[in-house]
Amino acid sequence: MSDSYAHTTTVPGAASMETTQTSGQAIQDAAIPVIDISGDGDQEQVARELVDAAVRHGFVYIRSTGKDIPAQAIDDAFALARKLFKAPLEEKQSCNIQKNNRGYSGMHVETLDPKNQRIGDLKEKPTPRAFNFGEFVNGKAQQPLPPTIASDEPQIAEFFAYCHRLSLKLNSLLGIGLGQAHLPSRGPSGTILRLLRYPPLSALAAAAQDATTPSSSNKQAAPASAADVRAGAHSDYGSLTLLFRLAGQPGLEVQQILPTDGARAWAPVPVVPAGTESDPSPPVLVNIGDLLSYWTGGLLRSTLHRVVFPRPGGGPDQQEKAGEEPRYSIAFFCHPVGTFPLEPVPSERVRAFAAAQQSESGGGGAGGEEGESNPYAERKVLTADEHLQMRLRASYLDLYDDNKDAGGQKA
Ligand SMILES: O=C(O)CCC(=O)C(=O)O
Repeated sequence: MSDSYAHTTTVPGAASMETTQTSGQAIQDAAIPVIDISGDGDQEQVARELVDAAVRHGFVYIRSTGKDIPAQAIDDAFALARKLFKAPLEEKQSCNIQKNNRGYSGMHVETLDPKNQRIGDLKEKPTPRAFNFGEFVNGKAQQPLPPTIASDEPQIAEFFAYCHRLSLKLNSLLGIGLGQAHLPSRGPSGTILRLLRYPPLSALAAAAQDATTPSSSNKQAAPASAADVRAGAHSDYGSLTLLFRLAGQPGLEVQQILPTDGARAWAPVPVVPAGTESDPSPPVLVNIGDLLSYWTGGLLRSTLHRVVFPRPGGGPDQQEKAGEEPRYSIAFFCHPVGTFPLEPVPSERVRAFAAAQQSESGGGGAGGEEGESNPYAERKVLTADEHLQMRLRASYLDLYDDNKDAGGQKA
């Protein structure tokens, strides 16, 4: 066995306890391992490290230094996102999101944290911010595309394919790490490539100003401040999410449990973890989604995360200046084939975990890293499609309001 390619490191910022005081709570960077999957050596070692990261953190940085997805393809995808969001509003609205989860997500349409949010996330105001691409068939989108990016269809299809291949590779490594052969299946799935644009603080300040103007009809807008979240606390629906971010555009935070008193705290996730500064692009941040957590009886961890404005006084990756610019990110939400039954993954480790949880809780369901209950392991769904539909209904309240048709969404 060689260890020259299978590198797992913990972000040193976490170990050095670099902290920011916010509301009296000490915040440190999330301790997320970096795993290099670019080597050809002992895949079992890499697979074990990947599963350990998925069990402990639910998040892992995947460093493949351009081998799995060329840095140029990532740069081009971000350039395409800028072009798309600059397109005229009517173009994007003509592709409004549908119940198949494809298309353009308009103002206040998606509420990521339905219990705690009054209105949709800031990424939905004051202008539309998200575009979901579903699967391509023979390089062709199976949904309307805004004319501005119609000629870029081959590029989007290629990026989708890169992401899909990387997801399959990670799935396969997880399978190896769980001691279970990976059984690839083919067919339509809910997999989505999503381009995201979050408005800068200045745009929100203008919206707030508008809201306080007596003649304004925009009474719903909340006052904008750096305390606002850019995207509410949520976990992802699918099996794996690949997240691409831009250096200098921080904001992602994961919920962690403080070892000191067990309290929950939000920990920033640096875009460029230590040791990867010279890579051609930041490592891909990968997280376990609810479906895979469910599928593994809660062994793999689906972790709450959110996006905030950069914190004043944060580390070098947390410059407040970044809040003055729009923030772009790209997420690839990988889902299994829709008809696939989500019976527990036949892995000895999954079985042992489920049995341990069962005896600990007296049959009350699976627990997470710190022994707390994992709701995604307790849900009763049958197939990947049913799992997705359950989550879409909770997130797209307007779209699934049976008294409204999809074309009547706010933008
Ligand atoms: O933009 C980000 O950094 C995170 C995006 C995200 O969590 C999501 O779209 O589910």
